[in-house]
Amino acid sequence: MGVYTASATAPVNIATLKYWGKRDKKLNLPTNSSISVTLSQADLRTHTSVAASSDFHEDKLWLNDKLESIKSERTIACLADLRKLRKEMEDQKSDLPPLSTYPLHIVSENNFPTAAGLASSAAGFAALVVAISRLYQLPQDMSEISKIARKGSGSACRSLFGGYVAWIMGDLENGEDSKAVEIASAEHWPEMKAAILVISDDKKDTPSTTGMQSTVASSDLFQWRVKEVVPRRFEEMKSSILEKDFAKFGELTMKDSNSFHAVCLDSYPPIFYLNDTSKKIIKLIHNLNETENAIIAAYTFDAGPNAVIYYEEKNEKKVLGSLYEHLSSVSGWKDSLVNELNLTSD
Ligand code: 2P0
Repeated sequence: MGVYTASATAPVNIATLKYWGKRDKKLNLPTNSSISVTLSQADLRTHTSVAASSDFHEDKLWLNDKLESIKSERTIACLADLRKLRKEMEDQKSDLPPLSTYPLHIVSENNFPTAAGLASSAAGFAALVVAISRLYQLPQDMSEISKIARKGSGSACRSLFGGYVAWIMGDLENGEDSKAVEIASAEHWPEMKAAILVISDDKKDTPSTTGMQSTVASSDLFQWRVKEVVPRRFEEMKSSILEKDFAKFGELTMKDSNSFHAVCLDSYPPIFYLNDTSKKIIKLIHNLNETENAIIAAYTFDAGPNAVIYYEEKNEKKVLGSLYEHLSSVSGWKDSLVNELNLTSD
Protein backbone atom coordinates (compact mmCIF):
# COMPACT_ATOMS: atom_id res chain seq x y z
CA MET A 1 0.00 0.00 0.00
CA GLY A 2 1.25 3.49 -0.79
CA VAL A 3 1.96 6.38 1.52
CA TYR A 4 0.44 9.72 0.49
CA THR A 5 2.25 12.85 1.68
CA ALA A 6 1.95 16.65 1.65
CA SER A 7 3.33 19.58 3.62
CA ALA A 8 2.66 23.24 4.39
CA THR A 9 4.27 26.18 6.14
CA ALA A 10 2.29 28.82 7.99
CA PRO A 11 3.66 32.01 9.58
CA VAL A 12 2.65 33.71 12.81
CA ASN A 13 0.20 36.61 12.54
CA ILE A 14 -0.01 39.58 14.90
CA ALA A 15 -3.41 41.24 15.34
CA THR A 16 -3.63 45.00 14.94
CA LEU A 17 -7.37 44.90 15.73
CA LYS A 18 -7.67 42.30 18.46
CA TYR A 19 -9.81 39.19 18.74
CA TRP A 20 -10.87 38.95 22.38
CA GLY A 21 -14.09 37.15 23.28
CA LYS A 22 -16.00 34.14 22.01
CA ARG A 23 -19.72 33.88 21.47
CA ASP A 24 -19.31 30.11 20.91
CA LYS A 25 -16.41 28.37 22.62
CA LYS A 26 -16.66 25.07 20.73
CA LEU A 27 -16.75 26.65 17.26
CA ASN A 28 -14.39 29.51 18.25
CA LEU A 29 -16.86 32.10 17.02
CA PRO A 30 -15.63 35.57 18.02
CA THR A 31 -17.57 38.45 19.54
CA ASN A 32 -15.90 40.86 17.07
CA SER A 33 -14.13 40.87 13.73
CA SER A 34 -10.35 41.33 13.83
CA ILE A 35 -7.48 42.36 11.57
CA SER A 36 -3.90 41.08 11.54
CA VAL A 37 -0.62 41.25 9.71
CA THR A 38 1.05 37.98 8.78
CA LEU A 39 4.80 37.94 9.49
CA SER A 40 7.58 36.53 7.36
CA GLN A 41 7.81 32.78 6.72
CA ALA A 42 11.54 33.05 7.29
CA ASP A 43 11.29 34.28 10.83
CA LEU A 44 8.45 32.71 12.75
CA ARG A 45 6.60 29.81 11.25
CA THR A 46 5.39 26.25 11.65
CA HIS A 47 6.22 23.64 9.05
CA THR A 48 3.99 20.57 9.00
CA SER A 49 4.28 17.37 6.96
CA VAL A 50 1.50 14.82 6.83
CA ALA A 51 1.33 11.25 5.58
CA ALA A 52 -1.66 8.93 5.17
CA SER A 53 -1.48 5.19 4.67
CA SER A 54 -3.68 2.17 5.22
CA ASP A 55 -0.59 0.60 6.83
CA PHE A 56 -0.67 3.08 9.72
CA HIS A 57 -2.52 1.95 12.83
CA GLU A 58 -3.62 5.25 14.36
CA ASP A 59 -3.32 9.01 14.01
CA LYS A 60 0.00 10.23 15.42
CA LEU A 61 1.50 13.66 15.95
CA TRP A 62 5.15 14.60 16.44
CA LEU A 63 5.49 18.16 17.73
CA ASN A 64 9.05 19.52 17.65
CA ASP A 65 10.39 15.94 17.54
CA LYS A 66 8.25 14.77 20.44
CA LEU A 67 5.49 12.21 19.96
CA GLU A 68 2.25 13.64 21.37
CA SER A 69 -1.06 11.87 21.64
CA ILE A 70 -3.91 13.54 19.78
CA LYS A 71 -6.20 14.25 22.71
CA SER A 72 -7.04 17.88 22.15
CA GLU A 73 -10.69 18.28 21.16
CA ARG A 74 -9.68 21.13 18.86
CA THR A 75 -7.25 18.98 16.88
CA ILE A 76 -9.79 16.16 16.74
CA ALA A 77 -12.44 18.61 15.43
CA CYS A 78 -10.08 19.85 12.66
CA LEU A 79 -9.21 16.30 11.55
CA ALA A 80 -12.89 15.30 11.53
CA ASP A 81 -13.87 18.30 9.36
CA LEU A 82 -11.07 17.65 6.87
CA ARG A 83 -11.92 13.96 6.64
CA LYS A 84 -15.58 14.83 6.08
CA LEU A 85 -14.71 17.04 3.10
CA ARG A 86 -12.43 14.36 1.66
CA LYS A 87 -15.13 11.71 2.16
CA GLU A 88 -17.61 13.83 0.19
CA MET A 89 -15.11 13.87 -2.72
CA GLU A 90 -14.54 10.13 -2.48
CA ASP A 91 -18.30 9.48 -2.52
CA GLN A 92 -18.56 11.44 -5.77
CA LYS A 93 -15.49 9.92 -7.44
CA SER A 94 -15.11 6.23 -6.75
CA ASP A 95 -11.60 6.00 -8.26
CA LEU A 96 -10.09 8.25 -5.55
CA PRO A 97 -7.99 6.43 -2.92
CA PRO A 98 -9.99 6.36 0.33
CA LEU A 99 -7.60 8.66 2.22
CA SER A 100 -10.41 9.74 4.54
CA THR A 101 -10.27 6.28 6.11
CA TYR A 102 -6.46 6.12 6.49
CA PRO A 103 -4.71 7.05 9.75
CA LEU A 104 -2.52 10.15 9.56
CA HIS A 105 1.03 10.72 10.72
CA ILE A 106 1.69 14.42 11.35
CA VAL A 107 5.12 15.98 11.90
CA SER A 108 5.10 19.62 12.98
CA GLU A 109 8.04 21.92 13.75
CA ASN A 110 8.30 25.55 14.83
CA ASN A 111 11.34 27.61 13.92
CA PHE A 112 10.62 30.12 16.67
CA PRO A 113 13.60 31.29 18.68
CA THR A 114 13.33 29.08 21.74
CA ALA A 115 12.83 31.99 24.08
CA ALA A 116 10.58 34.08 21.87
CA GLY A 117 7.64 33.61 24.19
CA LEU A 118 5.24 33.82 21.28
CA ALA A 119 2.01 31.90 20.95
CA SER A 120 2.41 29.15 18.40
CA SER A 121 -1.17 27.94 18.13
CA ALA A 122 -2.05 30.19 15.18
CA ALA A 123 0.78 29.05 12.93
CA GLY A 124 0.47 25.48 14.24
CA PHE A 125 -3.20 24.96 13.40
CA ALA A 126 -2.89 26.87 10.12
CA ALA A 127 -0.02 24.64 8.92
CA LEU A 128 -1.81 21.48 10.07
CA VAL A 129 -5.06 22.30 8.30
CA VAL A 130 -3.42 23.48 5.07
CA ALA A 131 -1.08 20.43 4.92
CA ILE A 132 -4.02 18.01 5.26
CA SER A 133 -6.20 19.96 2.83
CA ARG A 134 -3.35 19.59 0.30
CA LEU A 135 -2.95 15.89 1.07
CA TYR A 136 -6.68 15.43 0.48
CA GLN A 137 -6.58 17.71 -2.59
CA LEU A 138 -9.60 19.59 -1.29
CA PRO A 139 -11.00 22.05 -3.85
CA GLN A 140 -12.18 24.60 -1.26
CA ASP A 141 -10.54 28.03 -1.27
CA MET A 142 -8.45 29.33 1.66
CA SER A 143 -11.36 31.24 3.20
CA GLU A 144 -13.37 28.01 3.36
CA ILE A 145 -10.41 26.10 4.81
CA SER A 146 -9.88 28.94 7.33
CA LYS A 147 -13.19 27.96 8.99
CA ILE A 148 -11.60 24.64 9.94
CA ALA A 149 -8.36 26.28 11.19
CA ARG A 150 -10.56 28.63 13.27
CA LYS A 151 -11.93 25.66 15.20
CA GLY A 152 -8.33 24.73 16.11
CA SER A 153 -7.50 28.21 17.38
CA GLY A 154 -9.40 31.37 16.55
CA SER A 155 -6.39 33.37 15.43
CA ALA A 156 -5.16 30.46 13.26
CA CYS A 157 -7.71 31.27 10.56
CA ARG A 158 -5.81 34.50 9.84
CA SER A 159 -2.47 32.68 9.25
CA LEU A 160 -3.83 31.10 6.05
CA PHE A 161 -3.20 34.34 4.20
CA GLY A 162 -0.08 36.48 3.88
CA GLY A 163 -0.15 40.27 4.21
CA TYR A 164 -3.14 42.03 5.74
CA VAL A 165 -5.98 39.79 6.82
CA ALA A 166 -9.46 40.21 8.28
CA TRP A 167 -11.30 37.58 10.27
CA ILE A 168 -14.98 38.32 9.74
CA MET A 169 -16.99 37.49 12.84
CA GLY A 170 -20.06 36.35 10.84
CA ASP A 171 -23.65 36.09 12.06
CA LEU A 172 -24.63 32.49 11.51
CA GLU A 173 -24.85 30.18 14.50
CA ASN A 174 -23.14 27.33 12.67
CA GLY A 175 -20.10 29.53 12.04
CA GLU A 176 -20.25 29.05 8.27
CA ASP A 177 -19.76 32.78 7.68
CA SER A 178 -16.97 33.33 10.24
CA LYS A 179 -13.80 33.13 8.18
CA ALA A 180 -10.59 34.88 7.17
CA VAL A 181 -10.34 37.02 4.04
CA GLU A 182 -7.42 38.91 2.53
CA ILE A 183 -7.53 42.70 2.81
CA ALA A 184 -4.30 43.25 0.87
CA SER A 185 -1.23 41.22 0.00
CA ALA A 186 2.18 41.90 1.56
CA GLU A 187 3.29 43.37 -1.80
CA HIS A 188 0.62 46.05 -1.50
CA TRP A 189 2.61 47.73 1.30
CA PRO A 190 6.15 46.35 1.11
CA GLU A 191 7.61 49.20 3.19
CA MET A 192 5.83 47.88 6.30
CA LYS A 193 8.10 46.22 8.82
CA ALA A 194 7.66 44.69 12.25
CA ALA A 195 10.08 44.18 15.12
CA ILE A 196 9.32 41.85 18.00
CA LEU A 197 10.69 42.93 21.36
CA VAL A 198 10.95 39.95 23.63
CA ILE A 199 10.51 40.93 27.24
CA SER A 200 9.59 37.64 28.78
CA ASP A 201 9.39 34.03 27.70
CA ASP A 202 7.43 33.03 30.79
CA LYS A 203 4.22 31.08 30.34
CA LYS A 204 1.17 33.31 30.06
CA ASP A 205 -0.34 34.46 33.32
CA THR A 206 -3.88 33.74 32.13
CA PRO A 207 -4.40 31.51 29.05
CA SER A 208 -6.22 33.34 26.24
CA THR A 209 -9.34 31.16 26.27
CA THR A 210 -9.80 31.50 30.04
CA GLY A 211 -9.09 35.22 29.86
CA MET A 212 -11.62 35.78 27.07
CA GLN A 213 -14.34 33.87 28.91
CA SER A 214 -13.74 35.92 32.03
CA THR A 215 -13.81 39.22 30.12
CA VAL A 216 -17.04 38.35 28.29
CA ALA A 217 -18.69 37.37 31.57
CA SER A 218 -17.53 40.24 33.77
CA SER A 219 -16.41 43.37 31.89
CA ASP A 220 -18.92 46.20 31.27
CA LEU A 221 -16.37 48.03 29.13
CA PHE A 222 -16.20 44.98 26.88
CA GLN A 223 -19.80 45.55 25.69
CA TRP A 224 -18.88 49.04 24.54
CA ARG A 225 -15.74 47.70 22.84
CA VAL A 226 -17.46 45.01 20.77
CA LYS A 227 -20.62 46.94 19.90
CA GLU A 228 -19.29 50.46 19.31
CA VAL A 229 -15.52 50.64 19.13
CA VAL A 230 -14.41 47.66 17.06
CA PRO A 231 -17.00 47.86 14.24
CA ARG A 232 -15.99 51.49 13.55
CA ARG A 233 -12.30 50.77 13.94
CA PHE A 234 -12.52 47.78 11.60
CA GLU A 235 -13.61 49.94 8.67
CA GLU A 236 -11.10 52.68 9.50
CA MET A 237 -8.20 50.24 9.79
CA LYS A 238 -9.14 48.51 6.55
CA SER A 239 -9.13 51.90 4.76
CA SER A 240 -5.79 52.87 6.33
CA ILE A 241 -4.25 49.65 4.96
CA LEU A 242 -5.74 50.11 1.50
CA GLU A 243 -4.57 53.75 1.46
CA LYS A 244 -1.17 52.86 3.02
CA ASP A 245 -1.76 55.58 5.58
CA PHE A 246 0.77 54.64 8.28
CA ALA A 247 -0.18 57.45 10.67
CA LYS A 248 -3.80 56.27 10.71
CA PHE A 249 -2.88 52.57 10.78
CA GLY A 250 -0.42 53.17 13.63
CA GLU A 251 -2.83 55.23 15.70
CA LEU A 252 -5.61 52.64 15.37
CA THR A 253 -3.20 49.79 16.14
CA MET A 254 -1.98 51.43 19.36
CA LYS A 255 -5.50 52.43 20.41
CA ASP A 256 -6.80 48.93 19.86
CA SER A 257 -3.96 47.33 21.82
CA ASN A 258 -4.76 49.72 24.67
CA SER A 259 -8.49 49.00 24.39
CA PHE A 260 -7.88 45.23 24.55
CA HIS A 261 -5.68 45.60 27.66
CA ALA A 262 -8.28 47.94 29.16
CA VAL A 263 -11.01 45.30 28.93
CA CYS A 264 -8.58 42.82 30.48
CA LEU A 265 -8.10 45.20 33.39
CA ASP A 266 -11.88 45.73 33.56
CA SER A 267 -12.45 41.98 33.91
CA TYR A 268 -13.21 40.74 37.41
CA PRO A 269 -10.81 39.59 38.76
CA PRO A 270 -8.58 41.75 36.54
CA ILE A 271 -6.22 40.22 33.99
CA PHE A 272 -2.74 41.78 33.60
CA TYR A 273 -0.67 41.03 30.54
CA LEU A 274 1.52 44.16 30.37
CA ASN A 275 4.43 44.56 32.76
CA ASP A 276 6.55 47.60 33.64
CA THR A 277 8.87 47.05 30.68
CA SER A 278 5.86 46.90 28.32
CA LYS A 279 4.67 50.22 29.73
CA LYS A 280 8.12 51.76 29.22
CA ILE A 281 7.99 50.70 25.56
CA ILE A 282 4.55 52.31 25.19
CA LYS A 283 5.92 55.59 26.58
CA LEU A 284 9.03 55.37 24.46
CA ILE A 285 7.04 55.01 21.23
CA HIS A 286 4.74 57.91 22.16
CA ASN A 287 7.80 60.06 22.96
CA LEU A 288 9.41 59.13 19.65
CA ASN A 289 6.25 59.98 17.70
CA GLU A 290 5.94 63.27 19.56
CA THR A 291 9.55 64.21 18.81
CA GLU A 292 8.99 63.39 15.15
CA ASN A 293 5.68 65.22 15.16
CA ALA A 294 4.23 62.25 13.27
CA ILE A 295 3.26 58.66 13.97
CA ILE A 296 6.21 56.71 12.60
CA ALA A 297 6.02 53.71 14.94
CA ALA A 298 3.17 51.77 16.55
CA TYR A 299 3.17 49.20 19.33
CA THR A 300 0.83 46.33 19.93
CA PHE A 301 0.76 43.74 22.74
CA ASP A 302 -1.08 40.41 22.82
CA ALA A 303 -1.82 38.22 25.82
CA GLY A 304 1.65 38.77 27.30
CA PRO A 305 4.23 41.52 27.86
CA ASN A 306 6.14 41.19 24.55
CA ALA A 307 5.83 44.08 22.12
CA VAL A 308 5.47 44.12 18.35
CA ILE A 309 6.47 47.44 16.80
CA TYR A 310 5.25 48.31 13.31
CA TYR A 311 7.08 50.95 11.26
CA GLU A 312 7.90 51.77 7.65
CA GLU A 313 11.31 50.85 6.28
CA LYS A 314 12.30 54.47 5.68
CA ASN A 315 12.08 55.07 9.44
CA GLU A 316 13.90 51.93 10.49
CA LYS A 317 17.05 53.64 11.73
CA LYS A 318 15.09 56.15 13.77
CA VAL A 319 12.75 53.59 15.31
CA LEU A 320 15.21 50.80 16.05
CA GLY A 321 17.89 53.32 17.01
CA SER A 322 15.59 54.88 19.56
CA LEU A 323 14.55 51.48 20.91
CA TYR A 324 18.13 50.25 21.27
CA GLU A 325 19.27 53.51 22.81
CA HIS A 326 16.60 53.63 25.49
CA LEU A 327 15.89 49.99 26.13
CA SER A 328 19.45 48.98 26.84
CA SER A 329 19.04 50.69 30.20
CA VAL A 330 15.63 49.17 30.92
CA SER A 331 15.74 46.12 33.15
CA GLY A 332 13.78 43.13 31.92
CA TRP A 333 14.65 43.85 28.32
CA LYS A 334 16.30 40.98 26.47
CA ASP A 335 18.11 42.86 23.74
CA SER A 336 19.46 39.72 22.08
CA LEU A 337 16.02 38.73 20.96
CA VAL A 338 14.94 41.48 18.62
CA ASN A 339 13.59 40.16 15.36
CA GLU A 340 13.24 42.45 12.43
CA LEU A 341 10.67 40.97 10.19
CA ASN A 342 9.79 41.56 6.62
CA LEU A 343 6.21 40.70 5.96
CA THR A 344 5.61 37.51 4.08
CA SER A 345 5.11 37.60 0.34
CA ASP A 346 3.63 34.09 0.15
C1 2P0 B 1 -5.51 38.07 18.52
N1 2P0 B 1 -5.19 36.95 20.74
O1 2P0 B 1 -6.37 38.66 17.83
C2 2P0 B 1 -5.74 38.06 20.03
C3 2P0 B 1 -5.17 39.27 20.68
C4 2P0 B 1 -4.49 37.35 21.94
C5 2P0 B 1 -4.72 38.82 22.04
O2 2P0 B 1 -6.04 35.42 19.37
O3 2P0 B 1 -8.91 30.20 22.25
O4 2P0 B 1 -4.93 31.51 20.74
O5 2P0 B 1 -7.35 29.41 20.44
O6 2P0 B 1 -9.30 30.88 19.89
O7 2P0 B 1 -6.45 32.61 19.07
C6 2P0 B 1 -5.02 34.55 21.26
O8 2P0 B 1 -6.04 33.66 21.33
O9 2P0 B 1 -7.39 31.77 21.22
C7 2P0 B 1 -5.45 35.68 20.40
P1 2P0 B 1 -8.27 30.51 20.92
P2 2P0 B 1 -6.14 32.33 20.47
O10 2P0 B 1 -4.49 37.56 18.01
